[in-house]
Amino acid sequence: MSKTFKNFIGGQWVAPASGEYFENRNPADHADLIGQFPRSDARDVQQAVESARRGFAQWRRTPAPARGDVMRRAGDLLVKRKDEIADLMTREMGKPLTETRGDVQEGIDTAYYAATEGRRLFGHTVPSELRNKWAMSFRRPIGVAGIITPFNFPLAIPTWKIFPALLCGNAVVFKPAEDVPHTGHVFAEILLEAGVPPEVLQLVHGVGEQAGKAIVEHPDVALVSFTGSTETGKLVGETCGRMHKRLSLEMGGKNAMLVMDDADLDLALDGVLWGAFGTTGQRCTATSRLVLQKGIHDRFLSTLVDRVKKLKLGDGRKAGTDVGPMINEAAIRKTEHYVDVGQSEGADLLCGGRRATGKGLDDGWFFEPTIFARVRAGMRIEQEEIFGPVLSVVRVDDADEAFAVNNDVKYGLSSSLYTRDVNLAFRALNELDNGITYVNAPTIGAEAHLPFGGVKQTGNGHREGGWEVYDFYSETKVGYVDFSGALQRAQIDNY
Ligand code: UN1
Repeated sequence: MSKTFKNFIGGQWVAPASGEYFENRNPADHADLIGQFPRSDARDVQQAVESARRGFAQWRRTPAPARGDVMRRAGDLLVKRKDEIADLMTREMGKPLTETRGDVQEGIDTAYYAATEGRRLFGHTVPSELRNKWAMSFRRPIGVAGIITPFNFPLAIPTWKIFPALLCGNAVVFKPAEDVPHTGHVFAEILLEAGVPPEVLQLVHGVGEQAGKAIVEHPDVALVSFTGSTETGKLVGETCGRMHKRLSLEMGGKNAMLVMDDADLDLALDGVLWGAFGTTGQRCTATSRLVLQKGIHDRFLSTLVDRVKKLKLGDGRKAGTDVGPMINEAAIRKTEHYVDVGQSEGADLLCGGRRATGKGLDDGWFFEPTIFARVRAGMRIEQEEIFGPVLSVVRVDDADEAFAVNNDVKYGLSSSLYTRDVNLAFRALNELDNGITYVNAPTIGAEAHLPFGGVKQTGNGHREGGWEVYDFYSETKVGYVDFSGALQRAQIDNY
């Protein structure tokens, strides 16, 4: 008998109104059923939002340093349970334990950053243009925050959103991706144990079209933070625009690594293996394009193919696994589709391109690491996000052409340049149109205390992480105190 999980609404663990559940299975082994999770709908969301409004009324009055103490305790609990959470996370989403431990660590870093922010949360005090008058700005919480998160970083991404939302004094309705509800469940338990008051946090499981949609459309959800596909982000954006909601979107990427003739090639090789095939390519920051300068193109590519063929696919919970399964069948199908697209566009399939079979692989969603060469700028496999273990290699003459290839896509999350030329490195920081540019490191590697996000159709201008995320989860208010005892008219009496 598998375990049946519940929502956390109104301060209690409750069954969904529909009485319906969905299965959560291990993507490395279909026979391994992790549990049944609530298929929630608008009725559950209605209860959750009503409760969150009560929670908000109380939590907004809790001093920010005290809210920070709760985040610190959540960080401590994550430290204590790091290995256990990594294990259950790998079981439900597949990436190897080294990666899921990193995912938990990112949550820990985010918790401790939020904890200290409780004693900062700065506003400004500036001189007034009038005598005997003070002028200052400060932050206020906004209300009920709807938090909708993806499967690929099942803990880190929820922490990026929920810790700053709570620290700023908002209440949260959290819907984790339906592929990773177990991590969401454990994270909710940790928040409650850390001291988040029951009605301040609501956990609503379910699928995007039902529970997610109901959260976005609920008039009392004042702000929404969504990480996921650009297509869904567009729908979320339309609703939030129509309803005048504050919205943070984090969506697709088509991130490129540019390797110049003068680069340290061994370093670049390690970088691209990790960037392209870590998390089985299922990251918004995945390296999905490799742009090689002509002098090193052939040599680099042949060594790369040798190394990729040696990557060990398997269960992420087994020692020695380099690449885990994909998340589900739809992800495999989408990747297969893009392999067809690449071939019909005339690119050269150098390795992979199909489902992986063999011992330990037949019962999971495994796909062979795939490389396409002779990819030309503008091909669909060079322009569109695949979100799988597929790398498209483009050959260029020089840095100018490499920069142009990098920039000529609709996305703009991260980019990476391998070179020993310091001038080119700084030019890249200025000229590559991305939210993050790495020099001599792959397209992944964001740290919790710096802003994370992208330009163009990757996002809508907001950032997660770092200091900037606190702007999203709080509203700036300005206070003027005139202690002159007389009417002083700004712009009039002082000039
Ligand atoms: C994502 O790609 O979906 O290094 C998030 C990074 C990670 C987070 C990636 N810490 O970019």
